[in-house]
Amino acid sequence: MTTLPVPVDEAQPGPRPTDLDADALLGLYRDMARVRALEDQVVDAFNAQLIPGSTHPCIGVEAIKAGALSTLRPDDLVLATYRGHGECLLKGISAEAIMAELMCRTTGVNKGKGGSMHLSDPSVGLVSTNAIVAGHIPMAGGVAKACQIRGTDQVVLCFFGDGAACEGEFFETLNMAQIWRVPLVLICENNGVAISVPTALSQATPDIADRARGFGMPADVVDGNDPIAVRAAVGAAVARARAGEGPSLVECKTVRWERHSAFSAGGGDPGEQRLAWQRVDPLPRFRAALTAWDVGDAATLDEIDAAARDEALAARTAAEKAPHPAPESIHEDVFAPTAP
Ligand SMILES: Cc1ncc(C[n+]2csc(CCOP(=O)(O)OP(=O)(O)O)c2C)c(N)n1
Repeated sequence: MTTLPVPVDEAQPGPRPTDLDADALLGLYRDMARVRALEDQVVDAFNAQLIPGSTHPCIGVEAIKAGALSTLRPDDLVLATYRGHGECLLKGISAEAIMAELMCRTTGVNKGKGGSMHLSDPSVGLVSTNAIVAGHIPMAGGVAKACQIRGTDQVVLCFFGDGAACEGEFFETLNMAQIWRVPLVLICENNGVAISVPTALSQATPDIADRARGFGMPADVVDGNDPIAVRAAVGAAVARARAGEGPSLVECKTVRWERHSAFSAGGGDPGEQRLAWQRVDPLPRFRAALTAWDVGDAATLDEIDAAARDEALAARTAAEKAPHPAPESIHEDVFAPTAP
């Protein structure tokens, strides 16, 4: 059996997908490049002490974000983890509003009061990112149930890690979602480690997909560093959900960025971990495929990279200039009723 994800220098582009024209294929690459450029700036801004607390880059998993979100309608809904800046960007939150939120500035998508792990913009269908491991999985089940009750025809995507798939609420959600046939697609980014614990020590079976199958739920395992494979599996799951056929799980095998977060070492040798994710880096791999398919030459792809870097730099520059929330604004946007 092939170990996934496939290394860049061993990956075969395969036949060009027939359901995507050149613009759509370049669009997928652009989405991945925009996420990478934003996260590169985030790490840099963190190192410059502009981002308080910590932040969890999704560098190296851009193919999952781009492939999965490319299957959605604008009114579909997404819930993600602290490693979810990519979902926020691709669902439609501007790079500037994300960066400003991470720097706790008033121009942030949540007015600088949420920070790196608590981004939300219902107007674009990004319900929330969440710092509590697996905490958002039952929430996503509830959101999908609400869509079903209201008959909105929306589909909900829920992203989470392999560590989250060891939490009880993951299993509870699988069960209830399958009983109620809610329009939910669970996307597990299996990067083989939860902070410092490898899945070999925390999981009785290698594939998280088997857990979903145990509840009678359709589940696929794909190379998470191949946006076309992710898109195909998530697209099929979204179509099933939209047709009223209930939830699915897509397990995307991938490799974590060199540290758990920008702040912590996250176990292991960062040098070795850097090599590990770079060996399977989805961006050069997809670049090679696009070139092999005659979809984009080096100049076109370089232009996309440069535009993505410009966007991220402009976002950072603007965010740095924005003010922090005033102390007296602390009681604004609090939804609990005030005492009489
Ligand atoms: C309920 C809960 N337990 C523990 C933590 C501390 N914690 C933060 S991230 C993390 C690892 C999660 O790993 P995984 O789900 O595989 O996602 P990854 O970070 O690898 O993307 C842990 C244990 C937390 N935030 N919430």
